[in-house]
Amino acid sequence: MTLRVIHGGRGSADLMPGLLITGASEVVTMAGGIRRGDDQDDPAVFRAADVGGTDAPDAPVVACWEGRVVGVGPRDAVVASLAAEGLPASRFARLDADGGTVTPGLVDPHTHLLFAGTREGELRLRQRGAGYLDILAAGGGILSTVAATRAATEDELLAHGRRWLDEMLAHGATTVEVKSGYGLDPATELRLLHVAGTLSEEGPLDVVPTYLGAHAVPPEFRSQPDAADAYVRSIIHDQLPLVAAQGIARFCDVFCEEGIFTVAQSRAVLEAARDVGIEPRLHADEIAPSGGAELAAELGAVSADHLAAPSDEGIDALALAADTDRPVVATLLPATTWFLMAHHYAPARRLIERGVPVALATDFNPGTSPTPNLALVMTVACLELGLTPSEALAAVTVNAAHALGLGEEIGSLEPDRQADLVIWRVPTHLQIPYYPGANLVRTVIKRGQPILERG
Ligand code: IZC
Ligand code: ZN
Repeated sequence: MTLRVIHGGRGSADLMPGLLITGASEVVTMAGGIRRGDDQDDPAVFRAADVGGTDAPDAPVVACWEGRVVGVGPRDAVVASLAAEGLPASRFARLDADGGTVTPGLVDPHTHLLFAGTREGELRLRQRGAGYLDILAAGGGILSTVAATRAATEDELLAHGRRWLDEMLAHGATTVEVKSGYGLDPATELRLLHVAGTLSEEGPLDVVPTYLGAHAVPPEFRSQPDAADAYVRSIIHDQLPLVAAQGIARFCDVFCEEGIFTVAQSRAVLEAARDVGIEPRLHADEIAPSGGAELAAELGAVSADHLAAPSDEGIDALALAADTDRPVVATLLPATTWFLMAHHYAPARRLIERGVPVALATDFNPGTSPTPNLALVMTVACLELGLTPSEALAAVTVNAAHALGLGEEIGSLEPDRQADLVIWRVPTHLQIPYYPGANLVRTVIKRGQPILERG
């Protein structure tokens, strides 16, 4: 089997402006907006079997033009509508999905993509009973990655970023959020955000950059009695203004957790970020109930992430926010709980029952979740969070797009959305999480052009 990643696939002049995908057993559109409650289980799918098979006149197709979706649905109706809009059939390349499943490109809304070094030793420590926070307090964990990352050059970080973005793409991701947070000093935090920006410009994936200066208290502050407060002041005065002035972060994140940053410290950082035009999202209640979910709701954050140990009040606060126009998306990271060998998985069913939109992400990082595979995360979500396969797919497409404030642009297949999609080598999306760890991706399309093909 060969796998070809096509870099620079942002449309050269000799490429056709149109693409028509036929031959799909299923086209999963996720059309209709953010998924909450019972809707999380509705993938808005067209099935060839319902209309006479993949060759029938009403078989589902997807049409793309100049990087955007222009038609989804029964073939003859879509082709007629293209003609009516003046889009000539001769300018559409044809792609046969060969009985596979077409879905929106996957969106990974929480990764720590950029780091140097590895931490496989922590797995052995955990097997012997060490906790995540014990390892950090002993100078390991995030701090060991910070030391390696500070020593890495921009070129080394770029090469690392390209390698792992390719892995994510190979598993069906077309947009990836990328956090800084392994610099914890102005120069390295800026370097990480610059690298994220360069990777996005290079393509083919889109990278959404998040500034996470408040990931841990760096070593040079740790000898002070008020170390965390002093570092928070430094973030607000020495880092945030530079990040804002350079316009290199879309979001600001904080690791709000007992023993890391308190609610008050997290609020101070996120309000200061909002004051300079950078929107909040946060690591909330990963290890213990820490007030993170409550803070996300109070601030109207676009997303509250982890939620493996939220308080009842935190869930109530998210449920209240879910009733508004701007719900806080609960971005759950079950591969992390799994890899930490912890047993307190996020209360996903409760969140869905309370109307909170649920997204899923890899949390790709060198310590607690070194997987680039969102389909595997879907499997863990089905097995450990009780999500249905359709709920899990909504969580890595439409809801993940909303967790990045991009729900009007990506995450679903409907007219005017960016034409990012995946063709899977299975006849129904219900099989995407059914083969744990298998790579079922056949073709990835970004902005209407194939960027990965498996032969
Ligand atoms: O490097 O341990 N939880 N941040 C918050 C992480 C995990 C990444 C790490
Ligand atoms: Zn994280």
